[in-house]
Amino acid sequence: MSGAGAPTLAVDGTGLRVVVVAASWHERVMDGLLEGARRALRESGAQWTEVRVPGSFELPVAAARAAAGGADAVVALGVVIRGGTPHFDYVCSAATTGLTDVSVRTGVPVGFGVLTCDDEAQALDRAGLEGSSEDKGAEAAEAAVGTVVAL
Ligand code: DLZ
Repeated sequence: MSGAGAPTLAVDGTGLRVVVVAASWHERVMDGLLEGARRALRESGAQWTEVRVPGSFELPVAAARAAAGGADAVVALGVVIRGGTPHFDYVCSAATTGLTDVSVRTGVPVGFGVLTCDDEAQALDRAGLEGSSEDKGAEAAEAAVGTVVAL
């Protein structure tokens, strides 16, 4: 985890089945988020599968399917970049509210790895790529597994 006050999570995900649901917009940033999540899950010992959906708006329904299918945890990854219309706000709101709803309603932890950024530079800085200052894909995976273990 990174940022002021962030915890250090060492999580043992041995025996857990995790589903990574990932949007497809902003390919380079998504590649970084996915690699970070994969690394964190590998290090935790969890097993995982990956589902790609078109955009971040579609993440909640994919997360709901994963939860209904018996996943122990879901990691949701996406990148939404502000444009010139209110579309950004609607997609961010739908993804955030929808993923929260899935998690609370099903009791299956959902790691929130959806970047909501003003521009691509902000997203790249959080994508866990070479030169990035943060690795939000790994953080979302650690949070999802860590919550399963905590509960
Ligand atoms: C339409 C749209 C736009 C403008 N921007 C993004 C974005 O930055 N990131 C993202 O993940 N998805 C975006 N989308 C697509 C929507 O999430 C959704 O896939 C479409 O509205 C179709 O339902």
